[in-house]
Amino acid sequence: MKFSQIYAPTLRETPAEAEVVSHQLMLRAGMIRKAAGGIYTYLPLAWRVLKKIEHIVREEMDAQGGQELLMPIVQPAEMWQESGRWAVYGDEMFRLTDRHDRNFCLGPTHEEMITTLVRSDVRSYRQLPILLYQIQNKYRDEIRPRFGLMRGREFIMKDLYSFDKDEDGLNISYKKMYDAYTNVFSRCKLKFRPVEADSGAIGGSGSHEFMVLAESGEAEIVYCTSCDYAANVEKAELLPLDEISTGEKLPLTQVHTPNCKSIADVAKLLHIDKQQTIKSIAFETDQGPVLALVRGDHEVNEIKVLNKLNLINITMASEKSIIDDYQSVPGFIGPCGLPKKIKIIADVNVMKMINAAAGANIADYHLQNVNPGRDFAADIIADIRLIQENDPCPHCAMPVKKARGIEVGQVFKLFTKYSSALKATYLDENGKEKPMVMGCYGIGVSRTMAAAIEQNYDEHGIIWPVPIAPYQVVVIPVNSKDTNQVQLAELVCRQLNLHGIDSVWDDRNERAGVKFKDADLIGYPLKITIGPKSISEQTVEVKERKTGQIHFFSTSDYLENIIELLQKL
Ligand code: 9G3
Repeated sequence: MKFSQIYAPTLRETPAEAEVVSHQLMLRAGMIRKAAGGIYTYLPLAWRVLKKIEHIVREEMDAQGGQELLMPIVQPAEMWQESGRWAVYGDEMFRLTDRHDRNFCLGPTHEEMITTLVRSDVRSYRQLPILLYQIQNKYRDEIRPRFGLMRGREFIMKDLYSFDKDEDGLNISYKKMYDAYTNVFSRCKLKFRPVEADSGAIGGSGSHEFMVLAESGEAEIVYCTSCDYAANVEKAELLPLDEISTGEKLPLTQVHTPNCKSIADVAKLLHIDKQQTIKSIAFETDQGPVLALVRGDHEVNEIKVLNKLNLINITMASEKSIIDDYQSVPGFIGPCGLPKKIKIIADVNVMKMINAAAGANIADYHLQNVNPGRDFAADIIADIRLIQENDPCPHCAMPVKKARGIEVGQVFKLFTKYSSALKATYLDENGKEKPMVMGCYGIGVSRTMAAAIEQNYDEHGIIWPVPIAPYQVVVIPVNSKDTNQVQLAELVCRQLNLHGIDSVWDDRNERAGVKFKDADLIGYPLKITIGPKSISEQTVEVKERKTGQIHFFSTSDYLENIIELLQKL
């Protein structure tokens, strides 16, 4: 392939609107262009990468018995009403009406559609298990689409759904997909980690996320330094800590703490450690006001609060709510003497504190010698704190470390959430009607492309892993006026392609520097330079994009050497 024939309009400057590296580099490398906020055209180079990722995904899904189908993007409202989710996802759903005023949405996901399909065709346990998948555009009207392909409003997802007779079957399907995902991201040559995840609003218990490790990742994960435990921080459970205070419970006293609105201020004024204070965080939820308590040196994990209380939504309480609902004062909120309607959820470690300091619900005052149980009652006591670096691993108690990642895949056990709601049942061996036991499994295909860049780039551009590179090799004649060089470049490129190595040669009438710059920007794993010595000494220079390492191969055996190099890269 000639470079001049590829529609890859590279840019010299970094577009100002691009906040993250993958977005900047895909725009600069002529891979994507914006059509609307969070909606992009994939130009030929990006489309090649996507097709390579999809190919790997298809092979791994098929290897586990997955069957590919294609469902409509446009979905009728009825099936979403039946599952109860039409009302749950407000503005995030792209909604439309047809000429008869019938309601539809652009598919944000396909649990409803697939469950409706399978329920009408599957009757007997003999037809199970079934694993169906598709690779297709999905639509979510994010409030603030950003980070290029990392959080688009239209994106490519592979979604697979498993239907089993029972939980044992689900566990087998889940394991198949977990293994398939491990293979997919390994084959893409990405550094990744499967982590325990919160299964969230979707319900059910088991879930893992596949995280591509990258500094720029939105997700925070923890992993154990000793065992193989790894989890999203949202999910990470915690062992209760040792009691930190002992001694006699002293009488409650009120202290004047002017301008002390933070835990640090209060601890300093009272000459105590942060861990002797109680941090009170006020929330507004669909079940009314909820006050969450953690030790002063800890943070609240909102997801845990949401799950422990079975909430649908949770937000920080407004100042107005703190005054009106909590009858308190922003900055001085505490658990003692609150109105009855305030639900208190306390972290397990709070309940073990003795003579703690907490807000007094009066401007410029705190309470000292607060003793949980004696001075306030918690409605719920649970593990609600956020894991921190060096906290004990919930499996082996050794210290955990933190890392950042980009979620590129997630596997969920759905159990019967959708099959019950949508009545997808089968007849078991005894002729008894039972709901199918489901799982769902997603890979963000377009996000995987972006994540690969977030993990693999330098100041000159992208550094593609070989298996997903748009082309593995670029061949550059140094002097575009030298017909010998030009002809050799074309020949080398042709030979590589004949041997299954996707290659381009840069046929443009440009200075060598321009061609080298574009090559680095686009990120081909190997660059072959054809210069004067290639003609006089019959050697080609091969440079590895990742390490900068240079090899000289004879024109007689360069092919074998390049095949070998690409395999080890
Ligand atoms: C919606 C909207 C947004 C959504 C959903 C539904 C996320 C929704 C969760 C999933 C779970 C799995 C199949 C593949 C694996 C992941 N955002 N989720 O259900 F209506 Cl607007 O999509 N789906």
